[in-house]
Amino acid sequence: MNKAYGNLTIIIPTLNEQGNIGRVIRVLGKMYPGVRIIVADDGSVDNTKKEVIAASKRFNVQFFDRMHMQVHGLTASVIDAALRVRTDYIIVMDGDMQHPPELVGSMYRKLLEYDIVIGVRVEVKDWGLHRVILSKGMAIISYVVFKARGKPVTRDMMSGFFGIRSGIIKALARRRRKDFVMHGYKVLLDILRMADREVSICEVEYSTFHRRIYGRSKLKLRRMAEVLESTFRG
Ligand SMILES: Nc1nc2c(ncn2[C@@H]2O[C@H](COP(=O)(O)OP(=O)(O)O)[C@@H](O)[C@H]2O)c(=O)[nH]1
Ligand SMILES: [Mg+2]
Repeated sequence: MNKAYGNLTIIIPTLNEQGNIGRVIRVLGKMYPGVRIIVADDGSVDNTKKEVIAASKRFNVQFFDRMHMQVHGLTASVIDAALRVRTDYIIVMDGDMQHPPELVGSMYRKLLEYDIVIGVRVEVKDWGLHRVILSKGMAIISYVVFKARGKPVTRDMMSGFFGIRSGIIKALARRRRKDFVMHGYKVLLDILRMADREVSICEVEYSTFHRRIYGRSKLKLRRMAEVLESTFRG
């Protein structure tokens, strides 16, 4: 059997993604033979779990139920899921189809050469003005602060679509757990803040960042505070 992607685990944090997650898993599973998927769910009250269990009959997907965990949050979900990974490479992506599944293949190939591979949005469609300003503003602050502190930077500091060698994220998850903004959602910012200066980074561009098809985004103003926390902590 073709297991070209047998050394890759895709971590997908979810919260109420019943309308999207089944499709995301099917697309990834068909496109990337042998890939493993962990859906790190923070207690969805819709049919997300049902969808994942149904997909698990055909694809190698595990439902990581975090419903009863003490700390909820996208970052906590990704960090805890990473500790369960048994492959050398990890890619983190959203469960709402906003990150193009067709990019995973080239990200994986780059991951064989680099420590961290970041999906960089080069064009944002359909976003309201306030969201663009908010998002750009936060990104600039993080970029400037990281640069000044000699930390790794990328053109898309806020990216939620990235790949990383398992060893790096696991070491951080074990040794520096308390330095992550666990309830937050900018896990890449936390990683870049704590990573070695010499970490090698590769960017992969994508331009099809569509409005989510189903459900709603959880972007709220309080998330600005979380970005600042992720930028300035430690
Ligand atoms: N585990 C977990 N997943 C979350 C949480 N908040 C959002 N997500 C998931 O993270 C991904 C990105 O969330 P989304 O609301 O689309 O953020 P946006 O794309 O930045 O507006 C989606 O797959 C969500 O289902 C959370 O608190 N915990
Ligand atoms: Mg989204």
